[in-house]
Amino acid sequence: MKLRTTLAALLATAALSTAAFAECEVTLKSSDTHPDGYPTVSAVQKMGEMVKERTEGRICVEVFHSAQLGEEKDTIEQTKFGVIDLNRVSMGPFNNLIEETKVVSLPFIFRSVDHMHKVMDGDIGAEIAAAFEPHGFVALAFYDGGSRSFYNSKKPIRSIEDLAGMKVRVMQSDVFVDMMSALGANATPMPYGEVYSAIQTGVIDGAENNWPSFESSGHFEVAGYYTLNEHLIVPEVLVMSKVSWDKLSPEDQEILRQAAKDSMPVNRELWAAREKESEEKVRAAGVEIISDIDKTPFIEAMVPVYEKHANTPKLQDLVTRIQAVE
Ligand code: GTR
Repeated sequence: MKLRTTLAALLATAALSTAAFAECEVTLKSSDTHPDGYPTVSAVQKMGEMVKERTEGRICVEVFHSAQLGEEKDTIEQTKFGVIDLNRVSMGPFNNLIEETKVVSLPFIFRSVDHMHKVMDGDIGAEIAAAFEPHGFVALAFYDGGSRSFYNSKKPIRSIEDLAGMKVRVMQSDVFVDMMSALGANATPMPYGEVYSAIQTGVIDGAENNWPSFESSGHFEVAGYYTLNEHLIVPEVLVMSKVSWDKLSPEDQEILRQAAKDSMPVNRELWAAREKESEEKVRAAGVEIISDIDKTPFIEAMVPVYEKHANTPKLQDLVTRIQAVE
């Protein structure tokens, strides 16, 4: 019965969605792992509205939220081949593909979200965006992903020693696997959508993420300890498939570029508000928050991760230049 109701609801949504895009000459499919209402989803929807308006209804963007098109790593492949046109993802799952993205995914590379904004809004951000092109992607916008911290179902983590031997899920990137090893934990790379049940069934002890993801994924329901050690500030990116991009006229490409750029302040504002709301919800649920953390040992433990992943003069230079941005 439940299945039939769900199917009926799905079919009704599909029919509505087809009707909504029937007038558009081109409908660009956009993927996001997050649910409707999440700041990245809303930002891309907003971008779509701007594109539709500026092309007088010729080009539309349909956002498939909640991982309807698949988990990030798989959707990235589909985007490369033009099966998916647009994709909003973390830099993390790009790390094994585009080496420049590793630098902006290194633990503690950014001193603060402000520092990250300054870097990504400037020449270095443009350089990172350009690095996507030879791999079949056009990076159109960088979005906020706050700072990521550890959570788990077992005990409060107050120091690196507490992480010893813990099984912690990370995004599918070697940078994060090595980060966990350097902290003495066992990294378990796994798609985002599998984390809830993996914690619930004890396959892993915990994971790491920002306030909005910790809350919207429901992970806080199964992981009662959240340590605000803020080891990662990983920018998020909206990419377009080069295959889909090349089908557009230069004028339409410019409209898309500008609309994506204009969606960035929208995202930042929504992000700031959502971080607060999510924090309130998680605190109200009774999650134990550990905030008196000395970050220095965590930072010091990352030396081998930098040595291994920023391992060419080009990447080392990028690290130095990012660190030099005031
Ligand atoms: C979120 C991020 C997603 C995804 C997820 C994860 O913070 O917005 O794009 O990377 O984390 O941990 O897989």
